[in-house]
Amino acid sequence: MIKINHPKIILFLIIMFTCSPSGALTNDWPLVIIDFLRVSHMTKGNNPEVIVAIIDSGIDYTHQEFDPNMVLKEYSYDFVENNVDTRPVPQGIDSDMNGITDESVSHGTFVAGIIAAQGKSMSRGLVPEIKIIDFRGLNSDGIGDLGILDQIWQRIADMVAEGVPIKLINYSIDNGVPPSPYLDSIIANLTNAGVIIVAAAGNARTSDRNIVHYPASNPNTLAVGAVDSQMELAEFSRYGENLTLVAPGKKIYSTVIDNQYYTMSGTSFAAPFVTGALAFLWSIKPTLTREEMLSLLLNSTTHLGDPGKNELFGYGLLNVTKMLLNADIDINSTATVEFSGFSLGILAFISIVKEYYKRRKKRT
Ligand SMILES: [Ca+2]
Ligand SMILES: [Ca+2]
Repeated sequence: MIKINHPKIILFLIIMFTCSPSGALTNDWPLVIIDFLRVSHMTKGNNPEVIVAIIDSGIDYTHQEFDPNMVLKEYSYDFVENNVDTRPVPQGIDSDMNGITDESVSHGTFVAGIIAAQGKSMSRGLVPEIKIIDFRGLNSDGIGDLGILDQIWQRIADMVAEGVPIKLINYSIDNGVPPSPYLDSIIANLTNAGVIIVAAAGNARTSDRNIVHYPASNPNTLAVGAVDSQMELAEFSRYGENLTLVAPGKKIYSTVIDNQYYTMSGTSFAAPFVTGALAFLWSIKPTLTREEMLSLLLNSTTHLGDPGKNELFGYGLLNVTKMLLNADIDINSTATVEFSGFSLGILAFISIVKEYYKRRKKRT
């Protein structure tokens, strides 16, 4: 068991209520308001050049909604239990002493469902065939250790430097500390390498603390706030000048452990809509650079609130159809995936990287 030194590091989670799977199929309002359903036929995200890293409480990748090969187990790691099986387990703990045990055991699974559910008993995830590297960094109560989180960031930076095509990182966590020069420098390196980091803006808004949390507040990360089905800012969602954009995050229906489904809320669940949408676009057009991707994302939103970028909604609400149209993609056809040529060598390359990590593990 890892000693918890930094009890402030916590997942952004609000449990609203649970409901039966049968309620799910009509509950696709998030995909409606981000204008995804018109283009969902184009790809399932099966492009080997686009890998998403998720830093969270672990993913129950045996859930029926997930492709059995979704999580790249050879790269994934459980930093809580120090083993390779990243699936979350209820630990029977209340680390934050809020009277609720294991409230975040399904947090990472829920995030993964929004990105990659097959659409069996819930709305489809944005990219059901995406490959995910799962980093379990927080325990079943949603609490983690800053040192461990830093190790995970460093592991990702190493993988990217070695050529593993991690294009996106989903980070729905509050580091609970002021900006850290150490993490800022890793984020800068990842940014230079073309990686997009999508971070939750944060919950627990109060009248005097309407600022987004770190590291969402870092200028090189996207800070995502949450709106409800009426496109109103959720009452818990943080905002402010560092907010980049908003996505659905209130009463979201997705996967939890043991083949179950819940409805939950939090900016944690707004971030993966943006991550999934970017993975969707990048799967169709992997030649787009990080800067081109961000320009397409932020110039294609559904504008909300005061004119221009504003503190409540940033650049506005994620809009997937507009993003594709602005990328000159014919949305009436099934996408012909454009490979950059790099992918031809990628499988050979991955085996080299695997070998590298095998040797590294032996050394440590
Ligand atoms: Ca484990
Ligand atoms: Ca608790």
